[in-house]
Amino acid sequence: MKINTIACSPIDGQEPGTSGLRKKTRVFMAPGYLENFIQATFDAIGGGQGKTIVIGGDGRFFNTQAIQTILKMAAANGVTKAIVGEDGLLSTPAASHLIRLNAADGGFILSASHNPGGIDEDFGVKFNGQNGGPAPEGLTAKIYAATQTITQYQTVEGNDIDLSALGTSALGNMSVDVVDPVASYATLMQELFDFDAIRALFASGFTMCFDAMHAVTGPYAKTILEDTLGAAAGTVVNGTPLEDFGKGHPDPNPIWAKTLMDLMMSDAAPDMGAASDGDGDRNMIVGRGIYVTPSDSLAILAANAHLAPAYAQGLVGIARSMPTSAASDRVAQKRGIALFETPTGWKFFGNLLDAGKVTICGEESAGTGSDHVREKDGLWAVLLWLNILAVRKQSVAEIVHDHWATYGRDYYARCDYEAIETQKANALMAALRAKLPDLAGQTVAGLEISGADEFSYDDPVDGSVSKNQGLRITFKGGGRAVFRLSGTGTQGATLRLYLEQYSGQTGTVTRETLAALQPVRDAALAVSNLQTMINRNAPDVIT
Ligand code: VG1
Ligand code: CO
Repeated sequence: MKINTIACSPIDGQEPGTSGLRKKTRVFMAPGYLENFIQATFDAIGGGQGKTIVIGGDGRFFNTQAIQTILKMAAANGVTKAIVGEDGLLSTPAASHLIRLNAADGGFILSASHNPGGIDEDFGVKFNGQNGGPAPEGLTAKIYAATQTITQYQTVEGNDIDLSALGTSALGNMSVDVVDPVASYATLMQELFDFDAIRALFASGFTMCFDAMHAVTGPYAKTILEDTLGAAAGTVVNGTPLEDFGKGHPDPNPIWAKTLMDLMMSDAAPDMGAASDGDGDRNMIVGRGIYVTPSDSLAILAANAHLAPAYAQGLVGIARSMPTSAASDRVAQKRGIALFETPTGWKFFGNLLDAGKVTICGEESAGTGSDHVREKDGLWAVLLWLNILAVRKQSVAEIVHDHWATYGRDYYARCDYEAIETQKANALMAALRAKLPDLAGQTVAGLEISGADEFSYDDPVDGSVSKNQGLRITFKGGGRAVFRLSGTGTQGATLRLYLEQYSGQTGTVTRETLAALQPVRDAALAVSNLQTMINRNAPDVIT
């Protein structure tokens, strides 16, 4: 088959962020844009020669077209085998699992995760390595460097692969396996959890609503929850992946999964509600009348994981991203296991997991996962919750309240100020950064600051250092505010203000979240002069 070498020149701004390269879909569709990034990735990993790669995406607009482009480039770059999800679908955790299962050299995951999809919305590409995890910073830096010096890319002429039919075909010297996106992932889940116990739970009348948000987890949730575990038909709603996610925002939080939240807060609420995001790596857990914050969910899962077969030996350690609340630290402390605090983004957990230093990881942004793959995993979290509920025979609310009674409660919220001018966002961060050294000991809006710094991470496994990972201010009395700029947006800047207040071991745990956080919020706004600096009175989203 003829390999074409096409001359090209560098395109600005192809710098991967927190989770791959994300841009407006039309940007990705511009001639050569995707091609440059894919070739740069092959160049950065030392070429495709002899390699096996996994390819799949969350089904958003441009997914299958992008896959056809990548397949042709992979064949031209000497890849010997490509494994692709049927219809181009693979959830992010399922892609991670397929890479590991097949001992592949890596994979391309096409997704902009929880960002809306469509020709005028967002698209994204991420490269995961041999361990199944997102490329670490060293590699994303190499990819970015390659995008800045690229002069040509390679592709083959050939027909598109039929992604709707399972089986093996050839593209030049490369074989293409179109595989069931769900099957091996479902098998993995069965190995981790006590499916008999969960089956018995559903058989006893336990009810659930799983909102797949018209995104990729629909087929996974239907197969596992309804077909395998016996949840009633209709348990999975919005279960067919759509290119535009039904024009929704596939972000599992109380704002974007409002229909589910309303149901769970109503008299008609089932025993448990759950939702997942565009690419299936995030999860939201809601009990009847109670929303479980992701930081609490991580802590509760860590405290109870031993009730599931795969974790019966206990955990070796827990890792959480820096802005995630300290709830899981308390579990680690009580269990006498290590707690690692990493920068935001799953790529930072990979080394810890590979080195066997941690079993469970999580982020405040609704991501939880374990050493079973190298990505966060939405359905995994839901199944671990179900396994725990099946064993403890208590409601979600009872388990959460019991947890707070044992450890105290970490009140938590994140305020997002979206699409602000990049310059203003940078100015706010610069001004606050400059103030940090003098803040300790000062009192702002009635709260005394106990410490302030900019988070920098020294990877304990490979010794790499990641600087500028967020500004954090701690207050006397157990409060904390973190300021950070998002690395996944596609428009202007998004400023995230993370607020946290510990109740104390014996403090009140039933306060309204925002009321409990008010003093920390007032202090955070005052010390940063936020509203004036970015000219906003209120955040766009509070989760
Ligand atoms: C956000 C979240 C972060 C998460 C990342 C990717 O990043 O805060 O915790 O790992 O999205 O998740 P940022 O830089 O915008 O804060 V996903 O489900 O979008 O791949
Ligand atoms: Co996601």
